[in-house]
Amino acid sequence: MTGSRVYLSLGGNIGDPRKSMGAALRILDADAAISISAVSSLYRTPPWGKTDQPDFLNAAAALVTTLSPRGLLDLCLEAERRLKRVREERWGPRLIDIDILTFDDRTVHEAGLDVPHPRMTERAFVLAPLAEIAPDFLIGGQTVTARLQAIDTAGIERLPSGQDWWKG
Ligand code: A4P
Ligand code: MG
Repeated sequence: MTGSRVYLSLGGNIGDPRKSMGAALRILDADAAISISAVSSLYRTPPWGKTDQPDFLNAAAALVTTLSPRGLLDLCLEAERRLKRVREERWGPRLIDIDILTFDDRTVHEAGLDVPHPRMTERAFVLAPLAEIAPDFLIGGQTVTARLQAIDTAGIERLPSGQDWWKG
């Protein structure tokens, strides 16, 4: 498929996040306008932001899409809804969260859509999985690997899931 190259971040810390994230990726890949091209291993990560909650599982994915950024966001939100995500407190526990990290080299600032994701470079739970599938990808002139080396990765554990865990 030719289209825009997108990186996504996925995470969850209640229920069975591996199952929810896998289902979300399969929902997206089943759409005619989306082709998933790479998925990282699963990572166990300490909660960031609001720390008195369970550890998260996180992963990153690369996809190609003919959709617009807004069209892709709508599909991601629809997949979250189908997986019955409950939106409650900010940074609080969640069944499944899908963030669009980058969309080609575009910058988008619209209502409810900011790309690149404004907090991605501070977050090891985003950059560690992303570095596995896109180590040399440049974000603001620096590689993902270099950005990951500049932040605290304490407690982050790559699980021996391999990269096919989402295929169900
Ligand atoms: N939105 C805007 N830009 C985007 C984008 N690029 N991708 C809007 C996706 N959505 C985007 O999302 C609320 C709205 O953000 C969406 O409806 C969409 O219109 P949200 O996920 O409920 O936002 P939030 O949780 O209030 O804030 P934020 O900063 O997006 O939280 P995150 O990034 O989702 O973080 N710790 C670990 N270890 N692992 C985690 O995965 N996740 C969070 C939540 C906190 N701590 C964590 C983890
Ligand atoms: Mg989010």
